[in-house]
Amino acid sequence: MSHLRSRTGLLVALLCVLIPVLPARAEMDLVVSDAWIREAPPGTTVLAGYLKITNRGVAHATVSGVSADDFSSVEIHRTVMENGVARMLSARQLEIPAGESFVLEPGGYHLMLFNPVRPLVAGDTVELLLQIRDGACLAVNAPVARMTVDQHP
Ligand SMILES: [Cu+2]
Repeated sequence: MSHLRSRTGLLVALLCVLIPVLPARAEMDLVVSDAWIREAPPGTTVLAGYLKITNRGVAHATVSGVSADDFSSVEIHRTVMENGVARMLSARQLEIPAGESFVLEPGGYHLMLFNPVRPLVAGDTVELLLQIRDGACLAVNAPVARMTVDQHP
């Protein structure tokens, strides 16, 4: 299964490399801010990432996937409380209506980043590749940072 996932990631990355030939409308309309990866103890195989996506365009935007060269795979997750217990559900995509923002933050939607290929500590930077439904790709630099007390949900 993980083998399959990493092959999908490679495919997404290849598509992203080919796309810049086309006009990348979504890249101009979508603005990503506050991206960061939560620092975890050495050896941790799953890290969490957060960011804010703002759709400045007039058309609805869909982020259909995320990949990163520094990880074997990336999933979009959502944390929900069920009977007082936090559970994570996977989300296929992120919908961002025109003029609105979508926030991935601790306790809510987040990126789940699997199997880092190098040690990542606070101060490092990870490049995330957001795959947009219209075929464009958005590259985002996300610094690795420690979670501060006020970021705890
Ligand atoms: Cu998760």
